[in-house]
Amino acid sequence: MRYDAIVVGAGFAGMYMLHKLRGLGLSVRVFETGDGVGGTWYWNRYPGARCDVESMEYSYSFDDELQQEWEWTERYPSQPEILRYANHVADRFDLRGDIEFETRVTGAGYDETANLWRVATDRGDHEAKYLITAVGCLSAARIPDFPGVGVFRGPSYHTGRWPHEGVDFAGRRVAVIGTGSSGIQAIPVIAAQAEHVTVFQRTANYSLPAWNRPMEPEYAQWVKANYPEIRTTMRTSVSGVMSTYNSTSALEVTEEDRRREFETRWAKGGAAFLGSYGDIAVNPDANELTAEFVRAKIREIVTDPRVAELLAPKDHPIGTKRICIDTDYYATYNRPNVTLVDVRAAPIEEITANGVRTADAEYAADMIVYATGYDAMTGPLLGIDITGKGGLSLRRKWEAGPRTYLGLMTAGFPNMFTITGPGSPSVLSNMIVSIEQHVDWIAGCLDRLRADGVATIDADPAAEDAWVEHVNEVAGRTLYMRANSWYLGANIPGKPRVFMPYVGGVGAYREKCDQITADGYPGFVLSP
Ligand code: NA7
Repeated sequence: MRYDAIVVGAGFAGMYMLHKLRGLGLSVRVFETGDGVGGTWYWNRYPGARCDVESMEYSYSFDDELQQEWEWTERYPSQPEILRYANHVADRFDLRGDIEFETRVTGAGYDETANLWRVATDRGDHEAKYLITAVGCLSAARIPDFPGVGVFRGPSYHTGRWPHEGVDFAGRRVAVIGTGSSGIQAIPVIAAQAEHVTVFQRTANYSLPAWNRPMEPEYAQWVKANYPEIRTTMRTSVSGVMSTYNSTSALEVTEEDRRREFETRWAKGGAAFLGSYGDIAVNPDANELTAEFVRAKIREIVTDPRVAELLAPKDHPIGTKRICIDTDYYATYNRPNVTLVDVRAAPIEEITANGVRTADAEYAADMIVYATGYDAMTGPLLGIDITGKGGLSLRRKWEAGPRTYLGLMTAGFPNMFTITGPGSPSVLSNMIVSIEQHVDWIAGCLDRLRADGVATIDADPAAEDAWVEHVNEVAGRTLYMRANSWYLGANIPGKPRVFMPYVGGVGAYREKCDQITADGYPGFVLSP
């Protein structure tokens, strides 16, 4: 079938893109691998899965009735609640009719002569003038290639591919590999049910308390009454959230003031802690003071000093790997049924029929939970065999790391847009804010091209080079380069070490994008 636009993915990005394109009167088809909407929140059904952005902020802003009618029940929304919200949106805007579920896009090639994208799915081929990828940044789930993964006798699960019927841990010995956000959220919940949990930690992570609680109706009412201003604050902020940043330096204040600020933010909970001072992300000394406060908290919470030391991160600055937000994570290690294994000292060598064998011991388990993360940002895009002008493959073009102009387009792939792609703030921000900004920008662009009779839009290679350089340069001014994070692709053996998201902040980035629209798309090549 031929459409004006094909959208890949029916998560929050794909759903809103569909809604906007329909509004322009375009014919649109969305292809989605899962059998329902929700993307990340469709797949990540592991116990304890919860958003680390507050619910009143982690929601669409494009329709006032929607934001007024939906009632969040907790400060931080759980996965089931976010999935209900995604389904509510799909129903409310009648989106399902244009979404083809259980259909995986396997390839997409640009046909220069016809100026069309030919899109292959596992259920047939289609074509469209525009190809818009809404594939998510953390959707290519990854299990490290430990020898013996297939040999294990019991069931094993990746957090990002969790069975819909759930998993019963009662009476089981569970091995959990990985202590990123997913592991940190899942471990306390699994430990409360299982007979025993053995946690395999390679890198200790900084985690801040969520202090999650039922939504206070007065707070929800206040936010709803003030949504216009609040959404503006979020859109013009650094990370797309409401919380306040303190711009002073951590080094300019007294120790007592600093302690008070840290304690206040710790007691409030959530990622706003990292906004305690303006130089935490850039000054190693300011960062170390902040990190040491968190380490002291860990030592206070965890009763066994040896375990506390293992849990206290020392090999990377705080905030340079994605900060985790938890409920009872560190306290879980005080339970008698939880063991922490340091696989930095003695790496995992293989998975055996009975469990996990490290360099110095074998740990018996009835189940294995892989909380081992994703081939982030580029993985989902490169999982599709995409070819642009002259048969250039995206995999080839991005061999040394992703190259985009504004994270929106990549030169040589005309009429193809990526939502929250590498080179845009995406994973460093409240994803819904960044998604809405990208979708609005793309929809505005397509409308304008149509009005001006433009047949193709492509990124100008020189503008792309300059943008890639700018993205690197801004990241280079921060401490982000000092951690082996998935932002840098460091979790995937052989992946080029390139800082993928744009650290410039969502407000500044939005301004750039809007200016480019106002100036008639400099940096893009438009052909009639
Ligand atoms: P993450 O944050 O990538 O965490 C994956 C974890 O798995 C992390 O602790 C890794 O250790 C660990 N890991 C990966 N490979 C191995 C091997 N080979 N051996 C031992 N341990 C390993 O993924 P999440 O799913 O937790 O979170 C992803 C994002 O979702 C999160 O940042 C939020 O944005 C939401 P490492 O740190 O690499 O040493």
